[in-house]
Amino acid sequence: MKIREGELRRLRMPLVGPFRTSFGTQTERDILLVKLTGEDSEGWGECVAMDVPLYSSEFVAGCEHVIRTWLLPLLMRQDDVQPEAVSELFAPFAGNRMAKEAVELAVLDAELKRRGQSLAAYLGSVCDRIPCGVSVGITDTTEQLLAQLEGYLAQGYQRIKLKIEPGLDVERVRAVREHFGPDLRLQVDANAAYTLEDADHLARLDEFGLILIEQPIHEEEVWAHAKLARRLRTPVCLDESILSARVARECIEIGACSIVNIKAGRVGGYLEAKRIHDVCAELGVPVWCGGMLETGIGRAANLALAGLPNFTIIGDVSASNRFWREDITEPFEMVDGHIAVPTEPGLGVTVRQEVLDRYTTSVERIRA
Ligand code: NPG
Repeated sequence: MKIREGELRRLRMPLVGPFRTSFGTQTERDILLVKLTGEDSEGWGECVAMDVPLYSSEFVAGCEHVIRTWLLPLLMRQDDVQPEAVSELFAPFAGNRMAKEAVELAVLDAELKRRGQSLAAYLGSVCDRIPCGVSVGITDTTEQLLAQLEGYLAQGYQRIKLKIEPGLDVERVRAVREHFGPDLRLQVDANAAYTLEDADHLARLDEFGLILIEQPIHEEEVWAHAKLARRLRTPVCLDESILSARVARECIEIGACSIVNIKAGRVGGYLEAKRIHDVCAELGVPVWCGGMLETGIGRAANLALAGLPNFTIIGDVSASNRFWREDITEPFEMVDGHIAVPTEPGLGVTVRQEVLDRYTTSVERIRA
């Protein structure tokens, strides 16, 4: 496929409610979309970077710059672009994985539409629907937290992830366990808010039968995670630390984690995400699909990925209305605690231009 035009579009979309993590509170989402147009096909990609570099070093304006200045011009110089070659083409540029992922996804969408194949089938999905989990932000009070969980469980969510931070951890988890009982599938996400010094404190979570604790320590401290994992009964899962299949293998081999969160944006694309899935399967480590407050574009891709066979832990795969009053594609709805995996070619979603335009803050077109 020859790419004729690239479009970079920024959106500002309000969240249905504030989302608080250990690095701040979000009330809206600044989103970057990439649209690629070839001779007979077009494709969409979504960049998951946040507006401020708190989760990782990437941020949305930086990704836009990288895509505009280096990735798209290089892509447009190719006579034939195939999704399988994109990561190699971009390899000379260090890091910038979220920027690369957005472009690769647009190539995948456009090319798979030409091939008449869904992303799910292409990646090797074995499911037609995905069980839903929801990530719940930190609340001001325990009562608010319990009320939110009541609401999500009533909707049908099958697994709860609680964001925790020092001071709002053990007692919150205890309250949730006491209120909802031992059968609730529950896990916690620390977003790197602790250090190895907190090992004894974090071991107090062991009594609550959590599925996992996610990224307790700074992303660069993988050996500290290995030491922590030896002191906890709760399985340690890594998110921010896992940047590639190579890193995933090393982290597992040194015992830094026994479960892996896969987010395509964090690792540079859906093909690298699949490679991580495969490495983990080979090493007997289960994976689950993370989320980054995606619109229907990224959500469609995550559903396709989450259908791979080693996604045996329920992920942050939630319905569109978890974050959006109105989605820019047809909304993903949860039925009996599951969302259907799109089956149409490519991402299998249609972008609603009128909704898109309403949330758009800038559009830039780059021609070959
Ligand atoms: O369901 O899309 C979702 C959100 C899942 O909690 C979620 N994402 O660290 O995994 C994370 C977290 C996140 C939130 C990351 C905000 C970055 C910013």
